[in-house]
Amino acid sequence: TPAVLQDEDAFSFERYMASKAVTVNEALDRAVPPGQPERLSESMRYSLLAGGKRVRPMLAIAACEMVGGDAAAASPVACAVEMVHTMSLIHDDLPCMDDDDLRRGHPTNHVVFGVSTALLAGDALLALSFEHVSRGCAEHGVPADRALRAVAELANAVGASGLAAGQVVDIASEGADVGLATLEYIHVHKTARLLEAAAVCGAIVGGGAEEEIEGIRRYARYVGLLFQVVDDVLDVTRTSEQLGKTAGKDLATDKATYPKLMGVDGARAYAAELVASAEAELDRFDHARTEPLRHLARFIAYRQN
Ligand code: GRG
Repeated sequence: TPAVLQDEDAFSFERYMASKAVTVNEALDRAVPPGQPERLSESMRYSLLAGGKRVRPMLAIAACEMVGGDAAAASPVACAVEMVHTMSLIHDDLPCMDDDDLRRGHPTNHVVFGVSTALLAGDALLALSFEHVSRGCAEHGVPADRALRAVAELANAVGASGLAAGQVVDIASEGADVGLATLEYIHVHKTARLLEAAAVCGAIVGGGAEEEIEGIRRYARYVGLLFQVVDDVLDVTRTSEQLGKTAGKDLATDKATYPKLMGVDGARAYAAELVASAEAELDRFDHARTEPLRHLARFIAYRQN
């Protein structure tokens, strides 16, 4: 699959990502050890440790480091956002939602463990995410006011102002003639809000100043939308090139996408605009410190899957 946009300078950043992903995967493995009831912990571990790009933890860690915090202080929020993300994927795949059999190339959680266990594994991961932030921040010496603020930020991203809102509007819009405003609402809530919370929580625990935290919030909102615009364009390019499962399903359900509403070239132009706006938000920071977040935005823009 060809990339949506081309990046000349992505290689070293991929190494940076890979090394952070190893750290995050080890921390997630420790955070959810095999335990009792075995079926529940297996189901939680099955989805949490099933791969995935770990973009949200990376955002948390990079934002923390950019405001001068220690990467270790961001580990609890980095793991927590990935737990929330995993919960949302498990629930999204359930028969009462998208009813998907495959996720990241493997059978979905409910196909392997059954619907009730999958539902409960999602619930348990969501609860654990907040426990993990509360305990982990204390263990890493993160001041309690910062930890409390991160918990509120994360909760806001999950509930009726975030994921749940986006999902309910998405489901209600199925089969409807959805315009750009509704499409944007769905993606801002389903996708961008958690990416935003990841970066903002990283900046909070890292001790960022108020205007730094808000700059990072705006950066992450652009990145969150960018993520979805690129996803939609990739679905179309996959359609014409390999008639893949995702694209086939996308066409079959006739759901609104950016290329459908603004054309492939329009969507590409919008993606380029979003990556530029995201990078512009980083200009207020010391340039050397912005490299990881700059490259993360480009990585999302130029990714091929
Ligand atoms: C239960 C409170 C509660 C909320 C859940 C199910 C639901 C409500 C929301 C659905 C959210 C959802 C599935 C959004 C899609 C997000 C998205 C872009 C997923 C793909 O993310 P990647 O590409 O995936 O980062 P990997 O596999 O790399 O982790």
